Amino acid sequence: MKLGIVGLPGSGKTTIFNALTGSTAETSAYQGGKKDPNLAVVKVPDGRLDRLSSMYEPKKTTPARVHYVDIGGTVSVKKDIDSSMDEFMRFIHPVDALVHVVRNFERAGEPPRPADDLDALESEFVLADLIAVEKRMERLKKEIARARKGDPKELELLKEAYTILEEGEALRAYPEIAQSPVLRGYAFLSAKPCILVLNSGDEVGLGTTDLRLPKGVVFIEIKGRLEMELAQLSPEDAGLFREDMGLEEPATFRLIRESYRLLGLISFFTVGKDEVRAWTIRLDTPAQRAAGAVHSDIERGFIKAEVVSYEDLMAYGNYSGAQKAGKVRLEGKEYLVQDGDIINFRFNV
Ligand SMILES: Nc1nc2c(ncn2[C@@H]2O[C@H](COP(=O)(O)OP(=O)(O)O)[C@@H](O)[C@H]2O)c(=O)[nH]1
Ligand SMILES: [Mg+2]
Repeated sequence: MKLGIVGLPGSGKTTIFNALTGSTAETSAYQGGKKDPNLAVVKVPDGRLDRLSSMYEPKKTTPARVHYVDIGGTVSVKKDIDSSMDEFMRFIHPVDALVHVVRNFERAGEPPRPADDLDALESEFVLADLIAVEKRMERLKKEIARARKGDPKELELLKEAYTILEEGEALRAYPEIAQSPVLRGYAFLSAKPCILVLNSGDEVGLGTTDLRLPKGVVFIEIKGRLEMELAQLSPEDAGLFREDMGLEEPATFRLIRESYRLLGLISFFTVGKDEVRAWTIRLDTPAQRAAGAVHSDIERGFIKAEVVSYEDLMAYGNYSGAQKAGKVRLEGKEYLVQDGDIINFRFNV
């Protein structure tokens, strides 16, 4: 899973990036010059994987991973759209979801205005998409008029998108457009699933605000600077501080969980003496396609999936116990893989 951190300048994007990844990228009150994006990969915490690993004692344990990119610079549609947008889009295009950071701390005497800031960046996304749709529609109309390759279905969808964007609405609330294969090449900003991170100062208690959440946006509140500092301590020290401050689990756990939920992602596991590993797939993925996450050869030569649920495996203590109890099933290629399934693919190549 890839997540792209976006937000107005000074909202705390890099601070949140550090909090989520334990990195030490430079944060700055001064917004000058263009910087390269910060990139990091973090393990998806999963207690089930830890328990499977102590059961099998494999040579290697491989968790699922989340890639974060903190895109330097800003999206400002008004200023210098072409050069800054191209650069921005190059990084934003491949992400599965946006993590939109909104400032909720006082900066240089400026009180937080999270609701306004949220609206401001949402409007920029909508405007950027509107411009992109408009450009593409022009070209497509010409192509169709000249009876060349233009796809009338695409034009139809673009017109619908245009109407929505013109109303100032994000495309993500309209799945038939946001997820349309015909429009997939565009990576519209307002079509990306979005997790709103309210970046709250250490001084204020966590609480509610007057945020008007756009449709389809998930919300979490993070004390960014505090979490960043904790992410740089050893897990033991961080744990003690958390206890003292009445903070629960690290922000990164919450964010990853919300992202999985928002994107409809689940995990299945493969186990063995060599490796115990977690794999990320979309909900409702058939077994044969899930096999492709492991290897394309296994997908191609798929015969059956030997499946036991994590709960059953734990309840019977080990694989043969679960097998004797009839809890290990042989499933065909259409079987929809469930969260926590432990799968042994049978295949031939
Ligand atoms: N008080 C306070 N300051 C913060 C917090 N998060 C970020 N800042 C400060 O805001 C400034 C901008 O942060 P940065 O992460 O660089 O923002 P970016 O421009 O969005 O990447 C820095 O001076 C940070 O120390 C926070 O939660 N509380
Ligand atoms: Mg930054």
